[in-house]
Amino acid sequence: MKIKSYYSRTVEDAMAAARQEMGPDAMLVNSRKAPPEVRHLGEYEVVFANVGPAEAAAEASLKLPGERNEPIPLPQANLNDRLSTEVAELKKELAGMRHAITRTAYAPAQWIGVSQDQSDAYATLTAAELPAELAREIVQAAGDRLNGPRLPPGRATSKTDASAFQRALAEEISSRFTTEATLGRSPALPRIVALVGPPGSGKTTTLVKLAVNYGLAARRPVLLLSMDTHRVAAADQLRSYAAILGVGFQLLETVSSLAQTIEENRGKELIFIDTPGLAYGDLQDSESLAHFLATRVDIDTHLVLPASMKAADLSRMVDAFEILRPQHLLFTKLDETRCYGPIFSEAARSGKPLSFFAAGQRIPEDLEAASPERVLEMVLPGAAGRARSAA
Ligand SMILES: Nc1nc2c(ncn2[C@@H]2O[C@H](COP(=O)(O)OP(=O)(O)OP(=O)(O)O)[C@@H](O)[C@H]2O)c(=O)[nH]1
Ligand SMILES: [Mg+2]
Repeated sequence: MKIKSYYSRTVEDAMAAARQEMGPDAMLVNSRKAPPEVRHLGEYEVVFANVGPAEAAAEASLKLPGERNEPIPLPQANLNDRLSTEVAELKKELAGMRHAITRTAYAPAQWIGVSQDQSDAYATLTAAELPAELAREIVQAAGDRLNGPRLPPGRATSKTDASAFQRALAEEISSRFTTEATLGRSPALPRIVALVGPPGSGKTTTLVKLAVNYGLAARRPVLLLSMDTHRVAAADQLRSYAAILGVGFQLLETVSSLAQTIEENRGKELIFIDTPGLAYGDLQDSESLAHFLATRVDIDTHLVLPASMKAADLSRMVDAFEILRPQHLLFTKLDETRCYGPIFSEAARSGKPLSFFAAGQRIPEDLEAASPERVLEMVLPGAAGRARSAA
């Protein structure tokens, strides 16, 4: 058996070299970061083994009669260790490549001179799926907050300490969105809240969560209304919840009956209106509801959107739903994604405050009020903690 160490920049390069020299059967036996004394030869030491045909035959001839010619199994623990080391190395390599790629993307001619902090921040923001252009704008503006106006291309920004840049970055991000975890457009009663959004975005579920958390839990008289006559049994879901919660419920077919029901229930404190899921193409056919919601200054309309939706589709939805003039953006299904950048970028782009977040199906637990700290943490993990410890 031939055993040989290869030193190279990546495990993959070592594998290519070993296969070329030892043949396609070269087997990776071990890999590790090269010890410092040989680091100049390559970042990794990767050990390969090769059992040539002659040795294989010799090994076979040493077998006792009756002994089966099977490979000796490696102890499972060793195999697992080796695999997890290799996976960890590969992960590290991938993370390095990702960082390198995002840095390269950040370095067209006019961006020469950005600091390391800025390029790291750009990588973090784009990893959270902020659009590249917005991420650039933010890190540049954060740099300007520290260093004054932008320097001409080619001149490096002055060196500042990393925590000052992180603070400037957090301030810049925070200046671009607002949160408003409120129900109703004025303190006057009743507070009337309508939830609108694309099909299946979580309107009905969230409406019940809100009714429980902000109505029943505070002993406020609540009324649930549904305009969802589009699908058979769609309103039954809300009717059942109303029955379980012991609150009033009505299904209404027209906006005039909706207006009349609101009038008749002025004594309630909270009135929630559920609406049918409107797909992109349905919005034009919902003229009467759109006109009603857009013109009623006493109705607080929250556009309910799944956080798991692709960023481009989210933007398209926010624009399309503008005919209903929603006052708030409410994001659901935060549990279905790890990339929260689009929540921030839609709030920044539309200028609409974020109201509530839902991160699960459980009623009423999986609901939280949107807060600046939470949104900041979504786009800049660790920022909220750093701000607390600096305070
Ligand atoms: N994972 C997850 N699922 C959710 C969340 N909110 C709602 N859902 C689920 O999404 C599905 C659709 O929820 P609904 O509340 O019926 O959505 P809707 O917007 O009223 O749907 P339509 O009335 O058909 O337009 C249900 O299975 C909910 O349990 C959430 O925050 N996370
Ligand atoms: Mg519904």
